Amino acid sequence: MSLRESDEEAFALLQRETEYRGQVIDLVPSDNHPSVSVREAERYPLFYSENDGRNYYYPACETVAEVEQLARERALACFPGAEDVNVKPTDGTRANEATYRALLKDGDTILSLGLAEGGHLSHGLKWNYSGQLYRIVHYGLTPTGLLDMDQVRELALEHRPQMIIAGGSSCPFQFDFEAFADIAKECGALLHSDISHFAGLVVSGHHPSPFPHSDSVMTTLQKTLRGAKGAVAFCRHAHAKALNRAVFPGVMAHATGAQLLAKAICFGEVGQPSFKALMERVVRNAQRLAGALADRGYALVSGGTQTHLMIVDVRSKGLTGKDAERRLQAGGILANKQLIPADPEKPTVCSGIRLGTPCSASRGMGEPEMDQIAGLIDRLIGGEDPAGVRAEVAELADSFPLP
Ligand code: DSN
Repeated sequence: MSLRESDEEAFALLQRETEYRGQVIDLVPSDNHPSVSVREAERYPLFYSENDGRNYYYPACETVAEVEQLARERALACFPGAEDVNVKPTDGTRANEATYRALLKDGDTILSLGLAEGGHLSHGLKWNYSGQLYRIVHYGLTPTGLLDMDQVRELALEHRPQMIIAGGSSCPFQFDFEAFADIAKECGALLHSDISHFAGLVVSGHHPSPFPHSDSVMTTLQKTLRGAKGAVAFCRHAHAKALNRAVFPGVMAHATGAQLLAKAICFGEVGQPSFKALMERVVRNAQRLAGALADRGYALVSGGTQTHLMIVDVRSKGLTGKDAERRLQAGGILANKQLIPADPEKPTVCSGIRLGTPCSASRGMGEPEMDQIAGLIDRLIGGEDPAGVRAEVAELADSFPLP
């Protein structure tokens, strides 16, 4: 019996969301549209396993074990210089947690990028486990919105952290992992790199690689890598045993076979030449969109973008990030409110919005569409009646069907 026949209520919600996603233009940088093969993988009846890589705690795990090994081999092949990987984590926050537990003791010091400057909740927010178990020191940005490596070094030498985290969730700038590794070495810290957002750009050569400079690296799969929801945690051979134990049974019980299969398929696709072309489009589109917004008088944190995303300070348009997010959504464009450096607003209000190009590039949109989208954004933020703009957005979205 199909879902439509067996559960009308659930089917209606699924139908509504699928139709909605087809009619809007999603510029949330952490979103993406996975390929049909990745989505299909999650439907297969592969059961779950509890294992530490050697011991399996359920019967009939042979196929799931092969799937997991395939995902591991493909993940390592995508990132030259990577030594070992655990492909079980269900999400990035969990993968970071396992890495910290493997490499740190409670009370150790972590030096990471501040949240308003582009860091992530799991890099030390006081309401997250990371901010509660570890002593957190944050580095920030220069007045021009780029990473302040002098400050990273000064803070590292002053606080002598056990771990430095390079990476973040809202970074229009790039990370020089070699420079981070030099500082980590100088102060005796481990270097952990969180490349969740720009992992796809690392694979395609549009962003420096954290390998072999990092002691551990984490990425989620559902962002630029265009996989299904999930994460993987890389580490040096020397840390593999501790990391595997920290993942299972440390922070997770089972790993689902279907999710592992989706990860293997994702890394298989990422290894194809067509993925590089897709990342080229993501980056070129981001630069074009940033340029088109700057031409319309918008102030961009970091002055533009070197990645797949940009942060627009909307105060010059007399709006908060929350207002701008709402106006855009009313017109069918999705972008999330975002803190900007030294933001005077609360995280629920914000002074900026964050825009990225992975979803639109996966739908096949290119630079001409970015010019068009910049115009639509400007009209919505400028206060034009969203109904008219919404029709234009739907027409554009309709020309680029969801994969
Ligand atoms: N939710 C992700 C993002 O939007 O960047 C991070 O967890």
